[in-house]
Order: sequence, then structure tokens, then C-alpha cells
Amino acid sequence: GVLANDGSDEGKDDGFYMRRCVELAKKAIGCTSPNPMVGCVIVKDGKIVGEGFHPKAGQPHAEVFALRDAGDLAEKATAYVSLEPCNHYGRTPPCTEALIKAKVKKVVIGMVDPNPIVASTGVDKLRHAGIDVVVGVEEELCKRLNEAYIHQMLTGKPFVTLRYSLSVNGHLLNQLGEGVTECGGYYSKLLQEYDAIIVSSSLIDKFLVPTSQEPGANQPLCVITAASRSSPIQIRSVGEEAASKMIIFTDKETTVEPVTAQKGIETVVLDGICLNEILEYCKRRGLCSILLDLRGSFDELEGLLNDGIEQNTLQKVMVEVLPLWVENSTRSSFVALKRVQKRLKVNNLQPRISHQSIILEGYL
Ligand code: AOF
Ligand code: ZN
Repeated sequence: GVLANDGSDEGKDDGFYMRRCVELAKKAIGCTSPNPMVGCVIVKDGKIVGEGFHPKAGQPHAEVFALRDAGDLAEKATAYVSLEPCNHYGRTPPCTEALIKAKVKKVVIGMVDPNPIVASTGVDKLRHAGIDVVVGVEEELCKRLNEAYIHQMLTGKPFVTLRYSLSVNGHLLNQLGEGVTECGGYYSKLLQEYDAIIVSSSLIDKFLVPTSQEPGANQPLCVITAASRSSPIQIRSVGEEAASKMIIFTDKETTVEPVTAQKGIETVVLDGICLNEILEYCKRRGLCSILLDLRGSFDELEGLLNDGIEQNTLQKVMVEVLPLWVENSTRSSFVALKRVQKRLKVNNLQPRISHQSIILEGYL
């Protein structure tokens, strides 16, 4: 498709085309890990003549699809890419070479690639080939798009988001049928963005396996944590495929019911449940983004939360406020959550209106 804009001054529409790149990149939400999401457009005489995005690790990069789409029109055109073009042989050949071969005259880049094997060598390579290069257009937007990828590249650790739902009077909505289930659309979309989700085993007892309902969506690995449970963990209605996307972390005091054990769900027994061990496991499996979801038993998750705060392993907080007033104010989680909130320092809180709720996102 050809998208027209006024096509006049050089550089004037850089923001417009870069935002289009980000929009294209988002078509692969949840599908590219451990790779970043990247979008690319090729612009000639004020018209988009080629578009592409990176669909999945192992498949060609955004630039390759966009150049293919543009064909001969790429010659003397400007390429916009949300991430610096790669300059190495990974699963795929370097995009710098593809751009040079296509004879583009200019490349506009959203952000430099934090991957140490790329880190500005893509920019240098293009400049040496005589291509005009601009870096840092809509940089904040491009960084936000790949916050988990960037964090993982810079620190070697997974990006962890803490999520919970609250009533207007400050109660944690962590029980079955509360909070997120009323706003399935938002939650289902959120799940597909993460490589793994950590939940309490009490949810699983109620057959509540968090899965994304979006068609063809990425299903995160479901990390079930069980600490000092008096009854064994039971997982009954789960198929083979769902079982392969589950793992149980327990402590020595907790048992797993034989029916559950037979389903082929991986089980790891720790001396005590601790967030670092779970994150290490996720890292070994190449999982870059983790959602710590405060649903089910708060007691089971409080230890993990404390680990995250003490060890600085939480990066983001996402709080959903629902138009609900909880009458029963004897819940123990009210006090427990206050204790946790007191120790969280959240910056840059941004509100967003969802279907029936307000979602606040901030960084730690
Ligand atoms: C780009 N465009 O669309 C993407 C890039 O194994 P490979 O060949 O897929 O290389 C993966 C690395 O390439 C990844 O870690 C990141 O540095 C970069 N990703 N680069 O020019 C793209 N997805
Ligand atoms: Zn590339």
C-alpha cells in the first residue's frame, strides 16, 4: 500500500515515518523474543514505497522485508528503521549490507542497538559506504517498544514487571473473578507481550491458567509458585500443550498431587521459593520478559515481592484500578500490600484508560 503525506521538506516528516515503523514492529508483539521488535519503511519522493517488520527470531529482519517490498524503488530512497541496522552474521545476514546493495541514499534510525555485537557498528558501516545517517528520531518511543530487550542486553537479566489490580478503596483484587477477568481484552493482550508469567499455585487449583485469548497469540510460560502449602497442588484439566508451557516451583514442605505430576509438568523443588532462582531459570531458557502477577494467594507471592524489592530485580509496575468498592475490609492482603507499597519507589507514572479500568504504569 502507498501512504502519502505532503512529501515536501527533507527530514520534516521523520517523526511520522518513524511512528509508522513502530506501528509495523508491533505487529509482531510477543513473537520476536529474544530478538527485538523492529519496523522499517522505505520512502521515496514523499511516499512510502516499502514496509516491513521482523516477525520472529530466525526469520529475516525488518529491513529485508521492506527492501523486498520496495524493489527497485529503494534506489536513492530513504530507509527508516526503529532500531539500528545490524552489522553481523547472526541467524540472518547483516542488514547494513542489504541497505548498501539496494543503494538507499539515507538511513534514519530510531535508536542505536544495545546489542554489544552491533552497538554503533551498523551506523559506522553505513556512513563509510557514503550513506547519510540520522540517529535518534522518536528515540523514546523506540526504546519503550523494546524495553525488555534493552534491559536484557544491558544487564544480562530478564525484565520484570509487577502487576496487580486494586479497588477504588485500595484493596488488592487478587481472587477468582475479581479484577482482570472483567477486563479480559486488556489482560489477554498484556499476557502475549511477556515470555513468562509468575502466579500463585492457588489460582491453578481453581483451573485458572492465565492464557492469552488473542488468536495466534504468544502464550507465556506459566511459572506456578507454591510456598508452604498445607494441601498438595492439583492441576487437572490441562492438555499436553498447556502442560509444556508450565513449570512449578515448590519448597520442600509442598507436595504435588500425583495426577498433576503425571501430566509432564516440570517441577523444581527449592529450599525456599526465591525470585532469583526463578529468574535464573528463565534466563537459561532465554526468556527475557517476566510478569509477576499478584493474583491468587498473596502469602505465596509476598516472599518473591520482597526478594524483588531487596535485590532490585523489578523494573516496572503496572497497577490497574477498577471501579469497585470492596465492602469486606478484613482482608489480610490489604495490610500486606501496604507494607510492600511503602517500599516501592515508582517514577514516571503514566495513566491509561482501558475498557473498564484505569491502568497506571511506572518504573522502579
Ligand atoms: C535489525 N533488524 O529487524 C532486527 C535486528 O540472529 P539474528 O540474525 O536475527 O540477529 C539478532 C540480532 O539482530 C538481535 O540481537 C539484534 O541485535 C538485531 N535485531 N536488527 O537490523 C531487525 N530484529
Ligand atoms: Zn538486521
